[in-house]
Amino acid sequence: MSTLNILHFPDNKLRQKGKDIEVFDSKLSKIANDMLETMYLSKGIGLAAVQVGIAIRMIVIDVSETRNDPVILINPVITDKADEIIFEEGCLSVPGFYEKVERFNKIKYSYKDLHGKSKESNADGLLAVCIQHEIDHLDGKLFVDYISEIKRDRISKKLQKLGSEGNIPDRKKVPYSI
Ligand code: QAP
Ligand code: CO
Repeated sequence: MSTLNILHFPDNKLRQKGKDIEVFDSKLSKIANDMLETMYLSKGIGLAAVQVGIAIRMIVIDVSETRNDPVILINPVITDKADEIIFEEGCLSVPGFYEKVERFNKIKYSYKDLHGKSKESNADGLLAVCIQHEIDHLDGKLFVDYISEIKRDRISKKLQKLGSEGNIPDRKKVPYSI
């Protein structure tokens, strides 16, 4: 396994749209495993391939307390949604910043697994919000796109400055949570 480099807002590569996956081979499994390793190391609950500069429609998620319930979703599609909620979100590509976003509390979704088998499932709460957030990444969309332009620009400028100084907030390196 190897860890991947996470892109940070406002990197233009985060605006790439992921391509539908048609080949289910060991190369794809390796990317999924590397994404999971990267997500766990970064203390994240979700990571999309677009965030590591790979423009394909794959996301990995683990919202369990024990951090041992990995979920891999390929070509995920939300087929039904209900009950709006406001959720305070963060993102591995926008480290250190959290904002309220309107989402759905209940979703039905379809996807393919690593064998290319079609599946369908329901989710609510944190998992439902996380799937919506990660599918947005596959469409080049970030949670900061839902907040005011003023706030978004402020976050963009702060992250650009921190990036240029090599000081991006990183929970891998600090014992406290950011
Ligand atoms: C998306 O986000 C999400 O700022 C996943 O310094 C977030 O894993 C879905 C993270 C909230 C639903 C609710 C953020 C790690 C991780 C940071 C993440 C940071 C280190 C964010
Ligand atoms: Co994100």
